[in-house]
Amino acid sequence: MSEKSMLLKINFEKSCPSEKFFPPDEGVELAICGRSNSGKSSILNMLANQKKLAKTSNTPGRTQSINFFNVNEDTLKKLVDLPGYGYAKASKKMQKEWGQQITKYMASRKSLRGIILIMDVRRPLQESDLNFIAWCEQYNLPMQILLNKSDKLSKNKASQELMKCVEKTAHNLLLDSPMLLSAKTASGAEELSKKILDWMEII
Ligand SMILES: Nc1nc2c(ncn2[C@@H]2O[C@H](COP(=O)(O)OP(=O)(O)OP(=O)(O)O)[C@@H](O)[C@H]2O)c(=O)[nH]1
Ligand SMILES: [Mg+2]
Repeated sequence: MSEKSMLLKINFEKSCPSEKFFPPDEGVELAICGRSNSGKSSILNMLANQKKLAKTSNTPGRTQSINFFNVNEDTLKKLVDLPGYGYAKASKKMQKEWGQQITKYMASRKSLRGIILIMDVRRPLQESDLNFIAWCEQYNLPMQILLNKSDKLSKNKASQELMKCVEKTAHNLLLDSPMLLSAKTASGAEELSKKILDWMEII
């Protein structure tokens, strides 16, 4: 398969500024989480091989609503693009709103079965990531960590970062072994799409 072909058929379903707009809570959902600017929306676009499925930006804080996408035309299988956390310039009010919005989603959503946590391979496991991981533990959800933007480092350096991240997270039984990814080159994308489909089948 060529690296840039479509890996998953992904259709935009709904953009929700608050929980009253959420689609029915049924089926299986995986949420894409991570610091602002880590590449969450870009990864959705890459998986679908579409440029503008999810809005991306150089300016952190681009995604401000909770956005639902259907996978492979199955309305019971969803990927959810969440607004990023840890945006240094966000006002206290914005950070509080983020917390409330995400808490409402994570705490109430029965169909949420797993977290895909995106980090920039050049800055993995920042304090806000560690806080997020610790906070997620209460929901007992499995988590897949992806070190994105691997194209920004040499192969060697990226592998070193991966090994360090694997070692630092190995004690956490809810975390699957971290993987490298580049939303730009689609390197690692097949493994990710396989993981998403496996998760959607099994859980
Ligand atoms: N080089 C490179 N750039 C990337 C990659 N993934 C994302 N980017 C760039 O990083 C910036 C942020 O990407 P987004 O996908 O908007 O990030 P996000 O995590 O959705 O950000 P928020 O919506 O603000 O939380 C954009 O300029 C992307 O083009 C990657 O794998 N490699
Ligand atoms: Mg985004």
